[in-house]
Amino acid sequence: MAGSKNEDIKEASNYLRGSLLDGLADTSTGAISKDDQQLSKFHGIYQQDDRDLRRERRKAKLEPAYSFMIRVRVPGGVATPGQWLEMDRLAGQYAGGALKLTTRQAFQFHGVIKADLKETIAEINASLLDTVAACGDVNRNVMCNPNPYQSEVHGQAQDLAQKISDHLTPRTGAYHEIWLDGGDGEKVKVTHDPPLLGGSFDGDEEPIYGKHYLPRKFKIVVAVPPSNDVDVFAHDLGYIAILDGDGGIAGYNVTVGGGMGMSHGKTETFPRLADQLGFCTPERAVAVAEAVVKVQRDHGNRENRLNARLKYTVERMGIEAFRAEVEKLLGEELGEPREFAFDHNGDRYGWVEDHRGHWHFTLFVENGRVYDSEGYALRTGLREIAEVHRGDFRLTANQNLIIADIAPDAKAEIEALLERHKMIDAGERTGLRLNSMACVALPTCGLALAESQRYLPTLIDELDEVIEEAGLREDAITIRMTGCPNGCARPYLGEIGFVGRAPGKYNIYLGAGFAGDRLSKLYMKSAKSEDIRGILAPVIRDYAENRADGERFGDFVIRAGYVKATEEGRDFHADFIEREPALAP
Ligand code: SRM
Ligand code: SF4
Repeated sequence: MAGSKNEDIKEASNYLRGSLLDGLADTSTGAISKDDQQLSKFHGIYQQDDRDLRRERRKAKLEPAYSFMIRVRVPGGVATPGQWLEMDRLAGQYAGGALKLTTRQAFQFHGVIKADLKETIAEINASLLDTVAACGDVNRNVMCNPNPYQSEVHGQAQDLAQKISDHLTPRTGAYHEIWLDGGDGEKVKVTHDPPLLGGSFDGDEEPIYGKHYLPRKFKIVVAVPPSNDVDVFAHDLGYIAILDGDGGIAGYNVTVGGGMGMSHGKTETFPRLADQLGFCTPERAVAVAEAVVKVQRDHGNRENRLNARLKYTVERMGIEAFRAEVEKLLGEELGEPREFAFDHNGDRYGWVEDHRGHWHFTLFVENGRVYDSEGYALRTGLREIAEVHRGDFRLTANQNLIIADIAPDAKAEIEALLERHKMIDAGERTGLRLNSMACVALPTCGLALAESQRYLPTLIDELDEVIEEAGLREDAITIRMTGCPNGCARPYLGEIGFVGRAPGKYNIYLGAGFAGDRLSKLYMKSAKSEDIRGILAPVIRDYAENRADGERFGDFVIRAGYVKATEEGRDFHADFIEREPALAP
């Protein structure tokens, strides 16, 4: 098949098997072959090396300190206390004592060595979670608004996320053969309810994907207004629940073509917010997902991976032609999108009671990092909670955690544990920090150009001084950082966004919508870390003094002329005004 190298690797892989089994058995290196590194992603596994140790290892003539990142799918971010305890145990045993909650409601382990890979994956599966399709050119973890207290319909939205996940999970036996010795473990669940549209494709092994799978990664989300905490417009495919006013969901507005990734200096790559495709009933929602995936399968760019995401397919085809293709596969027309309103894309912290009188506690987890540090035993505290908790845990798309569904008679016990481990202190943090998010970046991410999760907390310490002086302590302002332009913490949807260009240098973006409904715009190119406070201080002070009643920071910077509004993804790079940093104290 003509296409990028990855297309050849997929074709030759015999449905994702490649030479992974041989590679795992080879004890002469901590790595696997280059082609298998691409295939292992479909199994939820990334080969990495500790970048902090690269120079030292090179000098000592040792191979890089190879290890693997494992991503665990958690549809809708819902995990049982038993699963939490198992993830906690695996983090302690194989991943240096740290568990990562990702921006897409999944768990990640870092630093797992090759010799431990198989056992770790088998143990994850034994907890009835899995890693298949957590990465790779397939549909990944399906996200869902995780706030059960917000409305009675949450269960229905979660049910849809689970159904889509089951429907689109790859069916290849490779995962089972390689990681679960082909038979003893629980099989990964792939169900088709409703049945597949219009027969099979390319044989039956992968009736939805075929042997080339998708041109690129694919991400799906279900959102329940008024909360856009899942950033629906950043996804390839999104469902916005439209309530029927009677405790049910009338259907979903379907959105397509969102995505964040771009490359510095390549203006043909850009973040893009999804368009509304139409409206579907709950009964047709899974079929719509299959149809959209198949249109991308057949029309996505397989020559150039920088242009292969669905957002570029939609740009190229136009939304009307795209819709016509989807409707052809569905055998019916989609309805017109209905009214809805989002009011934020962050999390709401602390205790909330739901319509059944059950309690939910949203806990701030800085950059999703669950580990014990001096003075803050977060991992231990959460383990102790999981040991007594009878509800569930919900990972949020902002890297936080909801201890959910606590019966009234269990609240005091959970509250006491939260207090004992100093987890109830949201009031001590500014609105800026509570709305912050950073991607992993160094030392594990091979694509990082600059620090992110290891740096943002100290940068916020500096900015917090300005925030406190300006009287903005309680004001929610979204601030997001990534170590490169790929956009893993959705920085172009933060009211303040930092994107790494080189060690200690960041592009600063301003002007995104507080509800995740408008992209930001470049304000300052390659700002040095030590200058960032001085660059942003005047803007923050101006906001404190001159904002209109209720005006959000992202809206203010546009009205005040700091940046132009970005109306369309394709205009993301337009209207940048080059300026020298005018540093304020
Ligand atoms: Fe991401 C690649 C981490 C969410 C866009 N992302 C990576 C890799 C795997 C680096 C690599 O390819 O070698 C990073 C691993 C770092 C590490 O050491 O853990 C990585 N991405 C993450 C996570 C862990 C960030 C976090 O701190 O939470 C998130 C895991 C999500 C999950 O559970 O599945 C994560 N990545 C995202 C998001 C946010 C989202 O989906 O809402 C995006 C932007 C949305 C989008 O997809 O457009 C995102 N990641 C990318 C891209 C750019 C894709 C593109 O279209 O250009 C890459 C690079 C690539 O695919 O070539 C990437
Ligand atoms: Fe790595 Fe870049 Fe993603 Fe950050 S945004 S995790 S640096 S790929």
